[in-house]
Amino acid sequence: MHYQSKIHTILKSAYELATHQNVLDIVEKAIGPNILLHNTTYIIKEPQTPAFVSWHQDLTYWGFSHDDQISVWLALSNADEISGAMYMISESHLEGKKEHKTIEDENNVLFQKQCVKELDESKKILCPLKPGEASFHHGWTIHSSMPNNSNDRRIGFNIQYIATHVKQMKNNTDTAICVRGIDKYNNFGIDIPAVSDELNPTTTAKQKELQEKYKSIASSRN
Ligand SMILES: O=C(O)CCC(=O)C(=O)O
Repeated sequence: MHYQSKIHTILKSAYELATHQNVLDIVEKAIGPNILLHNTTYIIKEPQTPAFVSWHQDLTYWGFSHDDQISVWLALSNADEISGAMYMISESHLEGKKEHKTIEDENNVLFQKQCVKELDESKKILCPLKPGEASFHHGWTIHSSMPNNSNDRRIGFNIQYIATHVKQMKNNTDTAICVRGIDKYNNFGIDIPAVSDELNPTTTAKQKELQEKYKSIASSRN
């Protein structure tokens, strides 16, 4: 399940976490009452492994018309300095889009291997979380994470929300699902949430298709 997209279309538990009212109450404060769930991903770092996440901004390659977006990172295991919790650059969300470069490193979890070109690491803040705690960050927040040097798995559940007025500018077949309020814009096709935690060949095949589209949108430079 590590780093697969649109997990809420194959696992009911993922959809339930992403639509938990306590989470949506905070998301609403950030992006308003009409909320689309765009993506969910488990990011799993195995014990004592070199996988890391380079400094990046979530919104850079997603093709959205507006930046009314928020990312949630829910800890499903202990995330601290040793197990590879996230670092964020304080107040970087106020500075908008930064230039990225590509750094080839097989241990970088990000499929595009992108990395912010210039940043002031002295402003980095560790965001440790206990299981069940979550952090919320905006898509211009520069963040990263280091390898898991602990003896336990580090499991994060990453959830991406956008406001309903946001449009996908790179592709007109992108999908999402309205999880609070009303969607009077219909800018996205509709993802079907999973109804069970049993993996099912039909929904799994569909999820793979959605994941390919997600990656191709993020990779395209239009
Ligand atoms: O799980 C991690 O270590 C990084 C997560 C991340 O980059 C994100 O949630 O946007």
